[in-house]
Amino acid sequence: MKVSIIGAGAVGATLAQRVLESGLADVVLLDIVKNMAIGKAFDLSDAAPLAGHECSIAGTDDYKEISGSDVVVITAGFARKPGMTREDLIAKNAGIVKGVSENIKRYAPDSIVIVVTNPLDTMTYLARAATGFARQKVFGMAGELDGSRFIYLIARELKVPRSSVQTYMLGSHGDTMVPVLSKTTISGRPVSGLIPKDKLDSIVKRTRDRGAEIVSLLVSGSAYYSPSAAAFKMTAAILRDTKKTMVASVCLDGEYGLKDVAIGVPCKIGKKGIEKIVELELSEAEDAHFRASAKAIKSSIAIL
Ligand code: A3D
Repeated sequence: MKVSIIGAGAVGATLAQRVLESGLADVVLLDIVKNMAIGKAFDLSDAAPLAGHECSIAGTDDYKEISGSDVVVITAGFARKPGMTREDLIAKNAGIVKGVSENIKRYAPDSIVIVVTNPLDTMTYLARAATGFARQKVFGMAGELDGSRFIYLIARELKVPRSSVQTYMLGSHGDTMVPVLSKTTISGRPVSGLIPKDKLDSIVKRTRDRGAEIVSLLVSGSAYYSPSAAAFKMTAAILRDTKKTMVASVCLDGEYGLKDVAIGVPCKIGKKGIEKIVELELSEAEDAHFRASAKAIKSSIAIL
């Protein structure tokens, strides 16, 4: 198996480490800054005997090396600085993602593409258009990360195992993300009966703002351990053909009554990419929130 990661920065290099150390696949790490990608690949290779895997990694700036990839993950682009929204990145990152996508189309036409670059839903829409791939083969990572943040905070509040919390975080990877509280449960019990409303509202807010909270603490750069963990989970679902349901940003074509937008929805992910889009029954308020989120993403796409 072969995974190519475009962008050898914080998210890309940490994802490379996760892929290698799990023994999942060989990795090509490509960055516009060639020597940096080579240096990180050397460092990760030197760790292989210690980490106990036999996978290989190459650093490069040459797209020919991504040919034959099963999965390509796009992490190239600028991250937020304190005070910036993800939308502020459109102008800089659209050109990068378009160029990267055209190279994927040329050199890895049979790959499945996972987008990580922000603003996530808009960049996913752009990558699908620029590759011309089927929508099942190009999708974005965000909802799994936002869901993980939410689960962590709920489990901490209730002092329960994280594995007992189930949730879906739909919509955009931004201010209009949609926590599906009607389907958020702890060992099968609805969260609304376990956490008072004002506390739950503050956990939702903290989840929504968690990326900005981390950006302001890091001063330089944005979160990468949890984003790379979520991108790894999706990559593994493809390569191991798990068909697990996870939230991915995907271009809708009538599902949820929407078209022409990439937005976070639950999907079954397997070796063909998005193998099924799951249409959840949402409460009236959640449905209205989801539609508002789609509207916000569409306005962002219109800027492209
Ligand atoms: P960073 O550590 O700056 O790495 C980005 C890398 O991309 C750098 O090494 C650049 O040299 C490289 N790069 C820039 N332009 C190109 C190009 N044209 N071709 C190849 N490589 C290029 O950032 P990061 O790794 O922290 O974040 C990367 C992107 O992911 C940013 O847009 C973040 O906002 C985004 N991100 C998204 C999430 C989500 O949950 C969706 C989470 C974390 C980061």
